[in-house]
Amino acid sequence: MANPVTAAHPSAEEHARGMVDYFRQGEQKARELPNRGPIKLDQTGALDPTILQAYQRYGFYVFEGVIGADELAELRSDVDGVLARAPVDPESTVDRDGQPAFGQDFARQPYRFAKPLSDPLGGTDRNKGRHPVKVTAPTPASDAPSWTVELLHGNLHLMDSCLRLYGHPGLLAACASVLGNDFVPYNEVAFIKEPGLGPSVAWHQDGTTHWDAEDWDPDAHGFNYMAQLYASTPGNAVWVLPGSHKLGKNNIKQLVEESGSERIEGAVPLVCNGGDVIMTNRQLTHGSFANSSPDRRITLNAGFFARRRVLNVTTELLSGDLATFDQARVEERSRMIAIAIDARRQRFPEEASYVYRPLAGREDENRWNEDTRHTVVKDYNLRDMYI
Ligand SMILES: O=C(O)CCC(=O)C(=O)O
Repeated sequence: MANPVTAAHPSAEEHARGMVDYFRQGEQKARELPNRGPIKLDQTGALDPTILQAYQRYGFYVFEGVIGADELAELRSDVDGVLARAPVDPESTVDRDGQPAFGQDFARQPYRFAKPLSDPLGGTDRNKGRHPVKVTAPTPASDAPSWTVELLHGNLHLMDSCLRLYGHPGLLAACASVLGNDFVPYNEVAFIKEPGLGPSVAWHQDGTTHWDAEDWDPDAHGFNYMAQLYASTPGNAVWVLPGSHKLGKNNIKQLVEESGSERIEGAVPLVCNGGDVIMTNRQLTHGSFANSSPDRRITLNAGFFARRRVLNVTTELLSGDLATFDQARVEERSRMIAIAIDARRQRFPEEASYVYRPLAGREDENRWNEDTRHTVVKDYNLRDMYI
């Protein structure tokens, strides 16, 4: 394909125009793949084998219509509330109304900022250098703010609706079918891609621990659920290279060189509707372009690992610090699943709850109430696990 975006910093409109062909072709390819539809479980609660096979083959599956209208409205409203009370810039402690910004009592700052339409990661050594190639950073409009919130960290203590979604029985059952009944959590973050502002996330693969393990396999670094609160379009979506999760460490530099540009050939956008949830293998080569489109994307990520890939594993975190995930750490962090199931049961009592086997029988100590909000849920993300 020709390289229609040649300027290093095109205007947002030039950037959007230059991507039109790539976007159209990618979307067509994505919609031709047999990997989307509702969650289907058999009588034992296992994921329909056709779905499992499609996920294993392509590395992602779009679960359609997971989030109903009321729940979607609650999620959108909670995210809007948290964004409305963000500090006005990374150094500030007040929001746009001059009031104390939200979230200052959390141990870990909930907001991550970026320059509008920038590429903060590509070609840098950040995140252990796993984003080797810089992607185009269009010039934002002259009235764009200096900073945009690109990420929220710790969805489950920031927003009750996110905790309830985390306890979704169909999503947890599908997770168990891929990673085993004793699956464990990773982290929960929200990617914010405002139109004309959202920065890119340069091409990368997510895991950094098990690539050279003798028993490495396509699920070695788990997957992320990506719950979409609005339509995910070619312009704002995460793009993935289908099947790349099975090939070990991909040579992203070479893929870009061979494609003649950052528009990697064969990649497809994770297009879907608001309310859909995509299971996305973390080993896929994936990334998102600067959002020069007119459409907002808000994605709630919730990641999971197979227990054996985490328990008693020592690894270097993206920060460079070393961590070991012993039994106590794994168990305490996994309580978030049990508490989320109870939070969901209280909001949707007519739904059959998922039973999380590792904590079965311990429901009473994992109730969702004002006590556990403070003793377990608040600052739970200090115990996030990473491989
Ligand atoms: O949502 C995005 O734009 C990027 C997501 C991503 O790279 C990830 O979840 O690892």
